[in-house]
Amino acid sequence: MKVLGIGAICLTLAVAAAHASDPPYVIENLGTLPNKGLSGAKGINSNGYVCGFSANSPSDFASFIWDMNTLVDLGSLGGTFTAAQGIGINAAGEIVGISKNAGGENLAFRWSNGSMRSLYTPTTALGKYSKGFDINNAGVMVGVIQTTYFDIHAAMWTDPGTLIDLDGRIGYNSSANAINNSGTIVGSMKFVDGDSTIDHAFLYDGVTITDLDGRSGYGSVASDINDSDQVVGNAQFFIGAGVQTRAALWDGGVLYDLGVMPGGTQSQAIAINNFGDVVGGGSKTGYAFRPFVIRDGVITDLHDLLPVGSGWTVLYEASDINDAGQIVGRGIHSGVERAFLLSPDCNSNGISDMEDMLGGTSYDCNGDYVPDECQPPACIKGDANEDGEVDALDIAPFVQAVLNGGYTCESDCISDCTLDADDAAEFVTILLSAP
Ligand SMILES: [Ca+2]
Ligand SMILES: [Ca+2]
Ligand SMILES: [Ca+2]
Ligand SMILES: [Ca+2]
Repeated sequence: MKVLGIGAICLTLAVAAAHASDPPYVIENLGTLPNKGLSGAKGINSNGYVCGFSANSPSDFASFIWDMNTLVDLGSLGGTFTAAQGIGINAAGEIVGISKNAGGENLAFRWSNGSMRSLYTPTTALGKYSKGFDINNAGVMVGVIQTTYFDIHAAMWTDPGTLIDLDGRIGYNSSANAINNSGTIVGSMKFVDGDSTIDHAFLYDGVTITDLDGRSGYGSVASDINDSDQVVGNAQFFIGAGVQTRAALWDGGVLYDLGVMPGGTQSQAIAINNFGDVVGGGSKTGYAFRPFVIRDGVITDLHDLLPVGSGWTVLYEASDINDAGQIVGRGIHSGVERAFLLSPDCNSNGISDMEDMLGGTSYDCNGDYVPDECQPPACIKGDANEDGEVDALDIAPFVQAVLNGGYTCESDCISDCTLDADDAAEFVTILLSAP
């Protein structure tokens, strides 16, 4: 067995260290749709909207969107079966997933502007299965379609009805699992490996399909890609005396082993946000599977982030993470299976920081989804000419900034991301108290 192009392997995330350490968290129980007994969350967008499913049994699923307030039933593609689940959601709140139609076939759907549409009408008697996994902010969708009795192929849709089979090879299976906002797609596909084939993570840039892995004898899968083209999934590595499947990151063409939890022997990465934070899960001492988050190269069991007395006894999975670091999945709350939303609460007020920022009680002037009050001061308030001190020289540039209507951190003396009369009064106060 030869091994090609493993590249450098390390245990740290080679990504921007936007978050220095784990903040306190709050966790919300998203409840269930009416007349449903359980729920699970699958995706979350940058605005904190969540998609998922609510169910009684495997034949009685419904798909939901959570709008930060209530669960809304997305409906289904028709018929007596309602088995539907939302899997991917974009910034506009459009959702892709899978739903049964009147004939009982499982089909990919797009939910947009309050209505659900099928992405794929099977054209052959054999191909009766499709699934939507992700949708980007331009509305381009990815998933899988059944093309023959045996073949499930990676697929993309630029619009319902405009299907592109990304694979096209009879006798091979593949899956398109995620798409970023520049349209780059990742998933898994079979590639030639000596006299045989192997399942490897692939990347499609709109022109070419590339084998992200390139190693012989070791398989891999890509499950998500962020807007910096960082790709996560899992890959087989030779560890110690045997092969382990571990969470993996591809960054700049290099494959990184993201490691396992203490005592663990396997892991997988499910999603990555634009700050390089990763969610997934794996084994650890005493547990076959626990969901985790990886921030700044540190793997943390989500159970270790639960607030005291949260009522959540077990978390089964972490499905997605957004740029605000909010994590969704499912677990057991007060004895019943529920969708959860685990959110940073850096200012420890018991309310998710996303709600603080949307409600105007916290500000995020630097646009990194962390309330600015939790961060080191970004500037010297009142130092309008940015020379490091507040004095009379700042008066003219401050007045100019207010008149221009532009924003600078220094002139936003009462930090609310806008310059107005309040800032003028505060500027005077700061100026008069300056040494
Ligand atoms: Ca908060
Ligand atoms: Ca901020
Ligand atoms: Ca100054
Ligand atoms: Ca202000």
